[in-house]
Amino acid sequence: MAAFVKDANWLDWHPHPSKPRFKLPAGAVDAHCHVFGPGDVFPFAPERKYTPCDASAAQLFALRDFLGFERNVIVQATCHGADNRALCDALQKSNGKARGVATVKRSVTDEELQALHRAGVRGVRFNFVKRLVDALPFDSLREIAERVAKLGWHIVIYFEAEDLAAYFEFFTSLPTTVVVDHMGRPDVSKDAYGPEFDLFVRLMQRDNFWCKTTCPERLSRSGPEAYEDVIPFARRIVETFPDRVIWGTDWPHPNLKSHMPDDGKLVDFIPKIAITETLQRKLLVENPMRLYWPEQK
Ligand code: 0GY
Repeated sequence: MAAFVKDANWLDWHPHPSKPRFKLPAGAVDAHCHVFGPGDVFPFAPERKYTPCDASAAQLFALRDFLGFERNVIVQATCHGADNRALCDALQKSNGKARGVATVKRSVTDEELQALHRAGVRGVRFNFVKRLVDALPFDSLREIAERVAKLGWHIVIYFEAEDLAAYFEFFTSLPTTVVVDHMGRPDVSKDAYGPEFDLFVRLMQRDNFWCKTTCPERLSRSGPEAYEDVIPFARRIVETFPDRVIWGTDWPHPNLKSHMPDDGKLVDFIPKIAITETLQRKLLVENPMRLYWPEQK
């Protein structure tokens, strides 16, 4: 009997992804993915809003090799709260091929932050998506931001487009590099050059802001594996800010209730949003290496 039973409508990750037709450039980084549990080894957080399926480090690294990536950036998911043990275990098992983004509370000690750094953590995640977390108050987040900035870390923020106006001032006051998950979750039924996405572009015009042009499967309204409606949004960001964009699979794809993407097909989507080899190399290799492995430059 498993320690945790996943939510009734939770879809498992794709068991047999296809081999991508798009050949990833050498040294490509999957810069947004997660590990879940396994729940009997690394229990899910009591305050979680969902219970996922297990998705182990070994399974993530098998996918990395199958798709043709060289490295991973593993992002702490809300189901593990501020308990980063599953993340650190995966980083340690990666033999230097993964770096991490953790979640911490205001009470985190300097020693704990140092231990996370030694494990390979280079950022913290602030999550504002209401269905996922009860976000910490701004003063706690600001204090955490100031402490991690001193370590040279960045902050990953996750929010929905409709909330950006309310958070804009706080986000632009953050004292370090800020990386936005999934392009700020635009409503892709709107115009990629309309006022809502323009506000996101204005955020990106601050030169400490970066963006993950990720999750067509989450944003698209056009149905499994087409995702055409996401292309103008992603292309606008990739072409306007080519040196501050990164990409990831989002495996094992938390909270997808209608369909589970084939990770190989997600890789095949990359040349639709980064249409030249130069843009692809920046998105997949140069930018994530600069952010997560700067010492290897
Ligand atoms: C993602 C997206 C989601 C979930 C989480 O930490 C999380 O629970 O990030 C989501 O449900 O949109 O980036 O994986």
